[in-house]
Amino acid sequence: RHEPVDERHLKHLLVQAPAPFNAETRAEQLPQQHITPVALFYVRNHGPVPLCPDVSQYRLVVDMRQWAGVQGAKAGGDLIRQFRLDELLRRFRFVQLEATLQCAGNRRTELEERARRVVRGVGWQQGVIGNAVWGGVPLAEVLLAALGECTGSATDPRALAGADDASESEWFVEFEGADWVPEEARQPSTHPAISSPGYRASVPLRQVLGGAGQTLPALLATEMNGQPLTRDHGYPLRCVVPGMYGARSVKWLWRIALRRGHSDGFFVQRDYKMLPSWMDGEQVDWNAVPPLMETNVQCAICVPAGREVRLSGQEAPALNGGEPHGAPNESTAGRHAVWLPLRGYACSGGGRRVVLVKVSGDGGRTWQAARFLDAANEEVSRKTRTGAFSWRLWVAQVPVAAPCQVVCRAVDEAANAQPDDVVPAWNLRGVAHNTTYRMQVLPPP
Ligand code: MTE
Ligand code: MO
Repeated sequence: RHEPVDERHLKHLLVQAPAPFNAETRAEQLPQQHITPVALFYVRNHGPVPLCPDVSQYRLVVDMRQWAGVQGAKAGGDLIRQFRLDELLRRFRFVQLEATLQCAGNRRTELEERARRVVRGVGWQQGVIGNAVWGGVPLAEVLLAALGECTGSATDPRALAGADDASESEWFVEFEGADWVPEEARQPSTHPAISSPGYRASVPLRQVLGGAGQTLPALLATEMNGQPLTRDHGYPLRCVVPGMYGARSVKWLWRIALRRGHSDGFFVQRDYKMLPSWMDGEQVDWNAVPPLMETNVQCAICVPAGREVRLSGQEAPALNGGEPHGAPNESTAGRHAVWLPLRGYACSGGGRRVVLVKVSGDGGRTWQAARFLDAANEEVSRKTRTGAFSWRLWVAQVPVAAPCQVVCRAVDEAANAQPDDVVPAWNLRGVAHNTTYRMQVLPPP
């Protein structure tokens, strides 16, 4: 059941960096299915992909030393608890959760081009995103069990999350991946050093533990779309923190630690932050902003895929307003308007669902609603408990009189809408780019 699958479907992916391997889904493939097949799912690696040749040797370490130091441990309680993979799967509920994973660098190239200002990072189009059914055990249940064994009293999640703790710095869960970790540090007999060099991320304990204000049903996942994780996606175990940027869903997870304040790891403190637009290479204050957590509201056109599209001349003329979606309007009336079919995705963060996608064929002067495609996937959503963390695919037909600009904008249930202005959205690392997606439409040759 847990053999590593070591295939890379290079013909399906757009490789943006060969080593470490980074590849995105071709845009036109993205909105073809509600669940992104593993073979098409983007891969984002910051280092070499570790190998786990013998899963019986694998241990997940839960480090509660800092917690015990503050909250008190019972005599003889395990401050560092280790779980074998089969123990995790036997002892805890196996659940499936459908969730979209999006890299914070999604649409980075577009930001750079439109702002005409260089950003630092792997160049990505709109394909560093995918929607999968993750299978695994609830992180909250594993943490509660480990803490219970350590302190002897871990039953009230809210108390554990420090909700009634008067001190200032809250508790975080730090995850660490086995990439970059020296071989000896991975041996189950070796206790982890706090300063170990694996890829690290942290999320607020209150958001993943349950109880009041709980929003994110985070998983320790062994499966993706019903199959064991592939090496590229974190075999044998990764965490999936739905509603947050992909950077927080640590792959090849080997250590979890409870700590006060965010991780001091590089990818928390010196990366994956949306710096203010006035901070460039010369003067960067990484402490000016907190690490990115929940994703913002996002949508992109994927079909047609290019950011500049030339009409073929075969498009159907848009002569009257008989269509429910996309009546020709003042700006196209009298000009040679044709229907342009569009397809794309939309999503938001923190379990907020996208409620509206609007499209415009005239650069944003007039708008119409796109149609969501999720009806056909209702069964998937029921079975997997939630749609709140999933993207919504959509289609639209807009009347266009080329040359013109097609725009799309998503709105989520908290009324967050994508911004237009790319100048203040620019940031040195080109992360969290969510300005309205724009596509130039040119007349037939
Ligand atoms: N976990 C480890 N250990 N190492 C990494 O480089 N990359 C992160 C995250 N988890 C990363 C990691 C980033 S930035 C993203 S966007 C997601 O994994 C990508 O997950 P995927 O490659 O399975 O699509
Ligand atoms: Mo990422």
